[in-house]
Amino acid sequence: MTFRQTPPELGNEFDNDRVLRSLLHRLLPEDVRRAVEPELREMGELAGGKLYRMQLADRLNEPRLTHWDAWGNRIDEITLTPLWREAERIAVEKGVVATAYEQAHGPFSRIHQFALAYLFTPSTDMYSCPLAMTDGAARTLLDSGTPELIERTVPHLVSRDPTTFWTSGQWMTEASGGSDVGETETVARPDGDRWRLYGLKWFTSAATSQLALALARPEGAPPGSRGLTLFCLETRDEQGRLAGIRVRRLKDKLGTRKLPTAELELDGVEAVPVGEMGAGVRSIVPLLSLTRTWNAVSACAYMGRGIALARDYAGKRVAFRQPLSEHPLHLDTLATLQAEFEGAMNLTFRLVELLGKAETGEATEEEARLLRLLTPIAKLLTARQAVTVTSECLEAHGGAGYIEDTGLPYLLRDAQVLTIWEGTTNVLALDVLRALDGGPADPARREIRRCEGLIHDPALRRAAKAAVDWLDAAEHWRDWANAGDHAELYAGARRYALALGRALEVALTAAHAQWSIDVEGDRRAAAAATRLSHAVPPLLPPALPASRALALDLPLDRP
Ligand code: MFK
Repeated sequence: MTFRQTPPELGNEFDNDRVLRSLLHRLLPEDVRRAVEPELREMGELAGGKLYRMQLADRLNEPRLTHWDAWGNRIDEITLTPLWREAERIAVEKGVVATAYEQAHGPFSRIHQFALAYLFTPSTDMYSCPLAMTDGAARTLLDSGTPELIERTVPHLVSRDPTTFWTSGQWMTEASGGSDVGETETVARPDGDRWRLYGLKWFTSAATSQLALALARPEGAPPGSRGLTLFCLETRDEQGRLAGIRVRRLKDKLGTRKLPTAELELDGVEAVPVGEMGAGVRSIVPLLSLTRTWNAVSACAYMGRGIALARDYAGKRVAFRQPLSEHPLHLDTLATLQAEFEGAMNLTFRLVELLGKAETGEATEEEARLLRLLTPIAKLLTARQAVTVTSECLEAHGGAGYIEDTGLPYLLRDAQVLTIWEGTTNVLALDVLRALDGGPADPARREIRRCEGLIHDPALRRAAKAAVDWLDAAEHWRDWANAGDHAELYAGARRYALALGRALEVALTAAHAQWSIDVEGDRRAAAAATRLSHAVPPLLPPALPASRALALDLPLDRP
């Protein structure tokens, strides 16, 4: 007998996504929802159909770097994969960046845009990376108050015409400092009324961009991050040749292999300062905040894709004489993944909702503070969830999940980058402390109280109570850690940030679930909230002994 398995399949990924549709139902006014649904359905069709088929067919293609042409000219040309070329066209024409700037639906435009991005992302081999940086660059340039620069660049970044569209890079990371950008060695030298940059950017994602925002130290500026300035540069001259830039090599990465990540030598590329001289880190914050939001949306998208495939497969794969979908243990596993996904979606779309309000001047001061706090929390928590959930989704396919030509392993490999780029978990945990400026997590407490106030179902009230208990435990720990010399506060920052994030996820999911029961007559979100409320976050008790000895495996003197 021939052994055969039936592969998992996708359908219209908008129609199939109950969680996204339910969130949009609650978050968007009826007329806006009716206006955007056809576009989302079209993107859902592409994501589950043409793009997904292309992605499977494109599996072995990777970007290529050619240093020299046949005639001895140094060209450093990067050839992209077929899917990436098609993804760019679709993203531009469907306005995956532009929607946020056209603001056809006012504060709801960000929800519209990120719903498109969420559907687009998992079938396009992380083409969301250049889109995220382009979006962040548009926001940063618009916020910079430099009219000439804005006029020259932003229309390209938010274009819906593939022939005029530009992507932007975000050139921060250097060999000397990835997280610690204060160690940046790239220098900016004045040349008449211009500046030229010299240095080596060690990780530049999507290195085919026409524009880049780069940090550099003007000659004579002080060391550390306070000596850095943000610069904007165009990568090519009028003839389309790289100007003052050499591509040293493409990185050989664990995942995101379709993404041409390069080491770039800057050798006199012309650049224009953006924002205040010496305030480079502050000037690039709008970009970081947006790419971190894209990161959370992408984390949700990867989780959603993994679960969609695992769920479909569970109905097809027979083991022990029954489909997997009849095995209680398998169902329990899938239910836990779904609960994680719903928590991540509720947290992320709350962030997106607040971002849309802030950008249109409709956020209150309290909402602006919550937005500042949710950005690092959502980035760090959803990225970690994405790694766990995609790993489980591979396992839910058994051995097939480990086989390259099923097209499944990329989910886990790509998800792993989400915890690293745009700030690692620990860097973002420290950013949570920065956002709270040494004070209590009041924006989180107010948000959890707001959610509690919306809930009357007894089971959901119990879930919300768990959120309050976790928040109290986190705050109790912070009070204790703050009373010391702050070493404990820094050591426990990751646990603290994760606890706040889990509390927010449970509270937001429970509040949405109440709405879903009342309006949609659907108790599935409630089941997710309840399950999530049993996933106690890793808030360990104060004064954990001997971290240093344990971490470095050093001998301990006393018991
Ligand atoms: C698909 C999804 C995404 C796809 C995009 C992928 C592309 C990948 C490309 C990359 O990976 S690019 C590299 C990403 N690198 C990082 O994210 C850097 C990570 N490191 C940090 O975030 C550090 O926390 C930081 C560099 C910001 C620390 O720098 P400093 O100079 O030691 O921080 P400092 O002195 O605390 O802050 C300087 C100023 O910025 C302060 O303001 P003031 O000057 O007014 O005092 C801070 O308050 C402010 N600041 C820093 N982080 C902030 C912030 N303000 C608001 N929000 C923040 N997050």
